[in-house]
Amino acid sequence: MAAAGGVLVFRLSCLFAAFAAACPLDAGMLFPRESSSRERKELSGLWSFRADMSPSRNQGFLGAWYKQRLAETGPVIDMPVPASYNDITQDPKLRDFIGWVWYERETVVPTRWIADEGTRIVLRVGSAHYYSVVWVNGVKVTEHKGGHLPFEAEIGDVLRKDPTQPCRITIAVNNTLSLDTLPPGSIKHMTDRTKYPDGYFVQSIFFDFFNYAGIHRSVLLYTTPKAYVDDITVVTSFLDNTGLVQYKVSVRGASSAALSVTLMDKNGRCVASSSEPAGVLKVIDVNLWWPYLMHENPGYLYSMEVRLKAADGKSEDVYALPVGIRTVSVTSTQFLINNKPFYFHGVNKHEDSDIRGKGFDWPLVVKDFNLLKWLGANSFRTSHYPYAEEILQMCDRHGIVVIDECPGVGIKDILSFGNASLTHHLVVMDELVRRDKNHPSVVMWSVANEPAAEMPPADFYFKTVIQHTKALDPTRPVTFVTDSNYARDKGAPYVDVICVNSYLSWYHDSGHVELIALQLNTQFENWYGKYKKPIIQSEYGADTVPGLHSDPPVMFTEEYQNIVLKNYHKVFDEKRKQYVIGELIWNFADFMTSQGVLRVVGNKKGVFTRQRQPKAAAFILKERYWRLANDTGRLPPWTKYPCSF
Ligand code: GCB
Repeated sequence: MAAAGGVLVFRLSCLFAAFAAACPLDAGMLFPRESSSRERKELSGLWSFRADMSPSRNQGFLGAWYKQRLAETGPVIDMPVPASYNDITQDPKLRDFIGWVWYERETVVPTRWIADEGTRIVLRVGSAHYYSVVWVNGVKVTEHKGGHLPFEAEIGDVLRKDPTQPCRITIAVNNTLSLDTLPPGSIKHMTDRTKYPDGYFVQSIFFDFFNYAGIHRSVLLYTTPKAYVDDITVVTSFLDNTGLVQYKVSVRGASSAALSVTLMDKNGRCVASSSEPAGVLKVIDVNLWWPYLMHENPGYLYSMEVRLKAADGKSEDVYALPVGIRTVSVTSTQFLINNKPFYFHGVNKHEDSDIRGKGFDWPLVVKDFNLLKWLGANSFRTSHYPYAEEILQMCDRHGIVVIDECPGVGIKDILSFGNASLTHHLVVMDELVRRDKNHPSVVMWSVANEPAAEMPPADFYFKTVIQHTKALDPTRPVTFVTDSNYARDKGAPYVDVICVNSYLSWYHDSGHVELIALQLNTQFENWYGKYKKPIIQSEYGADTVPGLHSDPPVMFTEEYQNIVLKNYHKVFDEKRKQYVIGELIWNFADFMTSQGVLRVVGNKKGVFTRQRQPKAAAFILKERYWRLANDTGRLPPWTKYPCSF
């Protein structure tokens, strides 16, 4: 990272080489898009399902359930995909199930896909939590460790072995977390036979959201020609009014191939082109990508169309990547987008809703974006794991800025700082950066949330993860999110932005809102005094049961949430003139957690309920965010506060 006069500038040129070279994964993970050379077949809908309730949870493997239709080895139920399985039935054993569950779906693949040996057929799983093994017609095609990120397998060879068979896809998914998974967890076997029956065990987790499991994002088949565009990396910048798009295209399946790269504006007009696999496209009179409420035309996207003609001239592959041209940089007091100060006024979210759990759901996604815009929020953090690619695409289009967090949440046990954990954490960062590197909305990587960073191995661990992430992508700042315990600052020397969570007047000095100003001021002065880096208040809030009222305010009422927010806001308004560069409320909406004495049917710190209805605090936040947008952004006249919503 180049430091010039205290300014960290994320330079384009030489850094790009590192970006492309550092990722050790052996293939790209482009979002599957339809084109004239690529078809998609969605496999969302009803799948057959069985949880392996055997004491060892291993019956499915012993009985090779993947070898025949699932219904032939035992009873099955309908299970929607995508969705968590936990809340779909009335069975408490399934809600709290730990172990292997089995999904199966039969589909018919178009004859032309099979007949044409020049067609690659790829099976892609958007995400499944946590460990997955996949078979097609009884043949194992892949396995993957980790939820929240996609994985795929080429299945053409298996299907072509016997084209008369339908395509039977079996996916076994295990949600067991151990001390070296991300997030970590552990299984506790209860041995006191006076209290627990034989074989009784529970999963302990160290994070505050329900460990929803199953196939959470869509499963689909897509095709490409044999010679295909495997990956594209873009890094953008601008000089005066000329946009610069540095790109690299990786090709597979052809030793020589002709490429054409065309950048098109919103109206489909070509603004730059090239026939090289790597280079810089220059865009005269560039339309920069701007965040929502920072510009009258936010989220401007070009389309980079890559055409690949195989040497035999027979097949062509076409892939179109949306490209937003913008820069990101950090000084000791500011976060700059396109060289202009950007103030994060946003939220933390969860992928969470009634019935679906963490299952992807378009109506929910669109509703949430409408609520974000209503609120005047310009940003969110993907607490505490990567969100669906479709959500990031919405952020690109609407100009919502994203802090992209990996599932490094709940790293609390000393054994979770060992080699196996670290190695896996690095692979997860590889997969995350590979998937999300081209999204203009993603402006920062977050490598962890509130680890027990006071433990001795934490310094080496986080230094390694942060430096690895910077090597993967030198164009974006990196953070790790700490709690208000100042002893846990091990990652801080290596990050670019300090993100601090604190729950003043909640988890300590409960009820004493009069202490917030003093304690928050101390928090900021301590962090800034020591590290001289810009700070985001990455979480703050109070649990609130909608409809509970009290004046003077007491905890859990809507009035209490309001007064906590107002006290924080007064300090933010002072410090944002200095080095505080953002505030993200905990949380956008109520969400489900494990049961416990601190949680009344989930975490209630949402400013919206789980059903997305506003609590009183949503109106406080809305008024504030629109006022902030007016102060810090460049709003067109028709959006001036008070807004017309
Ligand atoms: C935190 C965690 C978040 C919790 C929140 C809370 O610090 O980062 O995952 O949900 O506090 O409400 O306790």
